[in-house]
Amino acid sequence: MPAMTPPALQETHLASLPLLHRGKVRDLYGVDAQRLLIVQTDRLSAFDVILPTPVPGKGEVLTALSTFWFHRLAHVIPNHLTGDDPESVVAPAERSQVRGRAFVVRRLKPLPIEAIVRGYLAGSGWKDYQRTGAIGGIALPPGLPEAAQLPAVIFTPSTKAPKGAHDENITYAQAETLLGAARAAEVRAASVRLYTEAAAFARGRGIIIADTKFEFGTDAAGRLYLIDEALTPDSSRFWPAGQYRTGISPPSFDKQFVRDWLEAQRWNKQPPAPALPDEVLARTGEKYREALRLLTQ
Ligand code: Q0Z
Repeated sequence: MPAMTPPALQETHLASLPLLHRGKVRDLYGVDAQRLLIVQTDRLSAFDVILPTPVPGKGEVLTALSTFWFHRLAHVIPNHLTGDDPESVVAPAERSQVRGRAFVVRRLKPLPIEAIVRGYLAGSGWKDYQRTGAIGGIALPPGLPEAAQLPAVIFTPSTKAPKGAHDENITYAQAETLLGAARAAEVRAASVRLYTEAAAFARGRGIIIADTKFEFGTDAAGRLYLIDEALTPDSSRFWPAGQYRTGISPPSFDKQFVRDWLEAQRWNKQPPAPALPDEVLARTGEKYREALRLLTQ
């Protein structure tokens, strides 16, 4: 008999480890003084609201994608993966909650900024550009349409806002004040290299990575690591290259069916969101698997 597909996971319940944080999509646990456990659940957020219905397979896909990128980009910068098997750090009865969907990571000191890199004009970058002609203090040529490819990749850091609030774009000078000039330069250089290499790879496989968010941490010796997740549809804007054009907001590779369905409902975009129909869930799960297949096969 072939292995069965595991059921969708909306929320972990690990009694064997202390829960440190539930994010929108991921649950964070303490393992010991040196290590953490990050579990990618099947939660999906749309319009900044966590939907009540999990997407079967999403957590496994996001885990596989981050793992793929961490290894592929390890020559640029070390990452927080320890290589320990997540199933080895939880009670036997709880192994199914982490199987194929978790990382054991080094407990590092997270830097107080989000390292955002943009190759295209989208999202808050497009909004800022329309308002000011610049993003995070970086002036751009006038007259660019929405979704335009930028003349050069730009680093537009933001501050981590308290829970519920939105991150705020900051200037590079503000990042220097928060991190120190040398660390800020190191983070910017690593971020631009990571994005540039990943975006070129993905473009050759039919996916435009319009922008992405990295997080970094330091160890006791002051060495810099890539932490958190890497270049997933949750931390990045993935567009299907075949449908790319400027002057519109291109469709999201993964969430377009969800957004289209939600937009057609009478929903005010305040929690709770309506439950998604099976058809929308199935097609969305298929999009996540398609992104993984395109990038890794
Ligand atoms: C990441 C987050 C969540 C996942 C803390 N290697 C690390 N060392 C220290 N801290 C972190 C990491 Cl990854 C860390 N986060 C964000 C929240 C699930 C990641 F709920 N917070």
